[in-house]
Order: sequence, then C-alpha cells, then structure tokens
Amino acid sequence: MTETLKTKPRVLSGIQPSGNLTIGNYLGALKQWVEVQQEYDCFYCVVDLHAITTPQDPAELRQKSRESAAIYIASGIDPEISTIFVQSQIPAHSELAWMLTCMAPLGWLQRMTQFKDKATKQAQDSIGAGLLNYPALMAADILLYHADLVPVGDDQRQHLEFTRDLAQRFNHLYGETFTLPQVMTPKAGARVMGLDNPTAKMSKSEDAENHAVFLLDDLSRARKKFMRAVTDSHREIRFSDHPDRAGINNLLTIYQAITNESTLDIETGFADKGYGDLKKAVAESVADTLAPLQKKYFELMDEAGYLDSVLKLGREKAAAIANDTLKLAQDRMGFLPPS
Ligand code: ATP
Ligand code: LTN
Repeated sequence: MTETLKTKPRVLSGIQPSGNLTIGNYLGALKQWVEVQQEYDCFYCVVDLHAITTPQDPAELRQKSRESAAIYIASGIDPEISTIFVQSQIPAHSELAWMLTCMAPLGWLQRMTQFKDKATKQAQDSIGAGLLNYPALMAADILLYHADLVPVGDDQRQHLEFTRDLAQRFNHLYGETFTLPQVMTPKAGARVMGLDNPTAKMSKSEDAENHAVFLLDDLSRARKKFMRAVTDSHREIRFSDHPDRAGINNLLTIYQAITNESTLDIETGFADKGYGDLKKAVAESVADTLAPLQKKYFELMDEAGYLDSVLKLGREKAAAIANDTLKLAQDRMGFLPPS
C-alpha cells in the first residue's frame, strides 16, 4: 500500500470555503498546520464538497475556494513544502466517501453533534442528506492519504473518532487498508467563542456583525469588534470555566493562543488592569498577527497565475496518492477493475 512509500508521517486537514475565514479557523486549525509543516508531509485541502452540505451560491463558492487557498499560504503554509489542493478536483474523495457512506452505521451519523447543531438551524425539509453523511466524506479525505495526524479545532474531535471507528470497521471487514489517524488540537485556541455570545463557538457562517473577527477584516474594524466583545459585570481578569466568565475567558484564551504566554504570566500581567485594557491588548495582538497575513494575501491575489499553479501542482501530488488508495479500497471491497 502507499503507506510504505511515506518518507515522513503524514498530516491532512481542511477548512470549508463556506464563508470568510475567522480567527477561530486560524487559532484552531491554520496555526497548527504551519507548526507541523517541517516535521510532517502535509496535505491541506479546501473542502468545497463539505461546504455544499449547506446551501452555497456557486459564484461565491468558487471565489471563496480561491480565497481560502490564498489564506492558507498567507498564514504561513509554504506550497514548496506542503501540498495545497481543492477537494472537488480529486474525484477519489467523492468515490471513497460513497463506499464509506454505505458502511457507516446510521446511528453513528445521527449522533454527531455538528449534524444535530446544523440540522436544528434549518427547516427539516431543506436539510440535505449530505449534512448527515458529512463525516463519511471527511473520513474519506483523511483515509485516502493514510494521514497519521489531523490538526483541527476541538469541535472536530468527534468526527476524528468517527473516522477511526469507520477505518477500523473497514479494516476488520476487508483486511488492513487504512491508517488510523490521531487528532491534534492546540493547547490554547481549540475553541474560540463568539465575541457577541461567548457561549457559542465562533463560526464563519454566523451573520451577526460582532460575532466573528475575520482574517481579512479591516484592522480598525477588527479592533472595534474586540472593544465591543460581551463580557460580564465582575472585575477580575482570570481564566475560568464558569459560564458567567465565558467572555473574559475567551478574550484571555485568544490572547494566550497568540502570545503563547503562560496562564500565570497573563493573569499577573493583567492583575491591576481593567476589562478595557484586556480588550485593547487582545485587539492589538490579533491586529499584529493579521497585518502581515493580509499583506501577503493581497500580494498573492495580485500575482496572476500563481495561485492556480499552486493548486494544479497540489492536485497532481494529492491525486497520485488518493488514486492509489482508492484503487486498493475498491479492490478490497470487490469491485471489478476496468480491463
Ligand atoms: P461553518 O460555520 O461554515 O460550519 P466553521 O467556521 O465552523 O465553519 P470549519 O470549516 O467547519 O469552520 O472548520 C475548519 C477548521 O477550523 C476546523 O479544524 C475547526 O475545528 C476549526 N475551527 C472552526 N471554528 C473554530 C473555533 N471557533 N475555534 C477553534 N477552531 C475552530
Ligand atoms: N469537517 C471539518 C473540515 C474537514 C476536515 C477534513 C478537517 C473536512 N475534511 C479532513 C480535517 C480533515 C470542519 O472543520 N468542519
């Protein structure tokens, strides 16, 4: 199997081009992606097939798919080291997803928190079956590359468990085929909460004005969103799991994820400060991260042909591996090979 051809352990991860990427996507996913780049053979995917599990405007989906790939690079993914590609351009993802869908127990799919959350946000009649089958497609993404490690935010842990369970089921039924992947989440920033409602995960497809800070937000706008963040009527600036303190905890966590300072150092640093000072400090730390990212992003988007050439090369590298694995899985399942 392709497994034996690995020169380094592999990483695979993806983000849906279902809107503008947020600091939640950056701290939960992208930042880790950059950090593992040297040590692992990394595959970073723009998961447009996942994006269509909720309604998308075609022109916007195309635009967001390019933007997402450019943001990967602007965040520090080096296309010379890592492979960046678009999921729908490699049919093996859809093909393996179908095979896995057929062996995914309905009960497992119905238990997925993301499905339950997203399904309750839509009218029953408008929920596509893809929303339920979503984890089987995600499993296909990961298993096609024999990924050892999958860097994601906390909300994706359950999908990783599902992927491992499904891979094990396949291996048990048809013989050793897939590698069981490990999940990797960051120490700080694995679950960034909405600035307008710190009890809900920050999400790129939430409409409210002060909910999310987007990676391409104008910096003064981003700062304003932090200054308006919902907090509480207490005074002390401390990390806390208490639901009443969710707003302050979220700001501290974002600050920690960006600065990498210890909990003690941060709490000591803010000991005699007020909420306004904390908001300002977080806003500045985020702005300092976004400024170079945005500069790089706009340079990339201006460079005619560059992004397309990265995606073409990425597609070729990814397809070679994915097609091999698909063939193996088809053979194991008993498909008649083309003569
Ligand atoms: P959508 O709102 O369209 O469902 P999303 O903003 O939740 O999207 P995804 O594309 O589902 O983003 O997630 C991409 C990656 O970013 C995943 O690894 C996910 O765990 C991570 N991520 C998303 N939101 C957050 C968040 N608020 N905090 C930390 N990580 C996050
Ligand atoms: N389901 C993920 C996005 C995703 C993904 C993947 C992440 C699709 N395929 C493979 C890691 C590996 C989400 O964040 N909503």
